Amino acid sequence: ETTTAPKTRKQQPTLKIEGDVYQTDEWTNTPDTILSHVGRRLYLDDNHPLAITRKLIESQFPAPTYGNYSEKNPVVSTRLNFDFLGFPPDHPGRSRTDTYYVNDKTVLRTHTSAHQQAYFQQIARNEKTRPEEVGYTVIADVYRRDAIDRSHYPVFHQMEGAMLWKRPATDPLSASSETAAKVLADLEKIPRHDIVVEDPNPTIHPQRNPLQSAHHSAEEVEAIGAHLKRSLERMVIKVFTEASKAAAASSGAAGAEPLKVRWVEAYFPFTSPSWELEVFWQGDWLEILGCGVIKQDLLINSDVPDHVGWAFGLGIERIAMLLFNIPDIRLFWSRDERFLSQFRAGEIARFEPFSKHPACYKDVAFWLPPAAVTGGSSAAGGAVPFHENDVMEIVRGIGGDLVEDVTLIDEFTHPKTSRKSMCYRINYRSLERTLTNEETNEMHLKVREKLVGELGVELR
Ligand code: FA5
Ligand code: MG
Repeated sequence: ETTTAPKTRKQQPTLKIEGDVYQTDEWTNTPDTILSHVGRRLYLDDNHPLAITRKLIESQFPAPTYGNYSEKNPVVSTRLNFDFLGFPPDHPGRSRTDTYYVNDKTVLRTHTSAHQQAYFQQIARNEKTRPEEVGYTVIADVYRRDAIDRSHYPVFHQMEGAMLWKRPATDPLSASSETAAKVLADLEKIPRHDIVVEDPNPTIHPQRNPLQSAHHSAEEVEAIGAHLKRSLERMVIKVFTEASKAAAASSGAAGAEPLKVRWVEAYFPFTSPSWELEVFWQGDWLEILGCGVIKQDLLINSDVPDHVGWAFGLGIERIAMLLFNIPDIRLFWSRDERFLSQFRAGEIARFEPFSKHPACYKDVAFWLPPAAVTGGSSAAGGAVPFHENDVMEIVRGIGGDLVEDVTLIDEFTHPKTSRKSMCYRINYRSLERTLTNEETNEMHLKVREKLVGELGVELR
């Protein structure tokens, strides 16, 4: 899919990221404001809530079975981020409205799954020297063009994990009972737990959650699924027990409500069957992670054709926000001592918000260019499709961390002209100080100008 930018922005000929220089091209859409987040490595900063959360999760995936790793450089190929994982060419995740491209062949990773091949290959390489290490966790910063609100930030952190089992070298499918027995023996080593797990669906469903029947037997997949589920349930129990303890300690309340989790069928191009794990937390089901049985083609293409296994990917901020009661995702990037001084390695304590500064709402209403349409694919006559993420990116570029959220508050199509009008409300609010009227007005004026200049809209 090719989308032509309405106006050619001044584009630097190269981008320098983590010491490497990349040629830019018509795919490049990564602004300096995003690049300025590369290299913070918050997950390595021992007293930072993201690092404390990382350690807590890693403790549930210990050596020697698992190696715990991190990946510092976010620049990956489109091959590893998408193609290798089986994303079809027209998958929306590949579009320039959703992903930060460095150039045509290179992106800022949108998920830690971009490193699957490298870690599978590592397991293959270490088979003689470190045969016990058949699993891993890897944490990294990931980048997505997305909405702006208190739980979305264009940079966040994921942890991926996987575990593999070796199958008999000859005819692994007909020897799959042997593999299943090995997996079940490992399952027995994971202590049982007594929390309530809702898991109403069959492990394998021919349409919704198919077996990779060319490669796996149902018996093997049942065993791998059971091992995956118990491993992740234990991790979640550990995390939420700590969160409940911290909540009870700060409120003086007695025991919190008992933990409930549920498994939901899911789809990922690189696993089958696939699931999401949800946790019931403060009145709502919250999605914690995605996971599944690794597509065998990936293992075949990563020097471990004779292994089977599972993988998962989870969002660290989502877990850290409820562990520490952190109300706004922007806080993780704060350098304010009033934030940073509240956390200490190994301790789960409730965050005490420092004073909440006033919000300043400003609306901007505009007509889309005459032939523009919402929703993606190119309209006739070379009109530029309108995508909300482009509005978000403009606001982010100007307001940065001074914008709390952006919401569409009105949308209508003129009955006579068929032109479409949108109205967005931008909530300017600093986490650290009270914004002056002048600076808010100045930012908002720039946003208005840039919407016109870059998206070709007509202000109302
Ligand atoms: C993935 O990124 C898959 N790579 C996960 C996976 C790995 C599946 C391995 C199977 C095997 P998804 O886009 O749903 O999936 O993101 C995974 C998790 O990241 C979510 O469950 C959520 O916890 C977190 N997450 C996703 N988007 C955001 C966001 N914008 N802000 C904060 N956390 C997010
Ligand atoms: Mg998801």
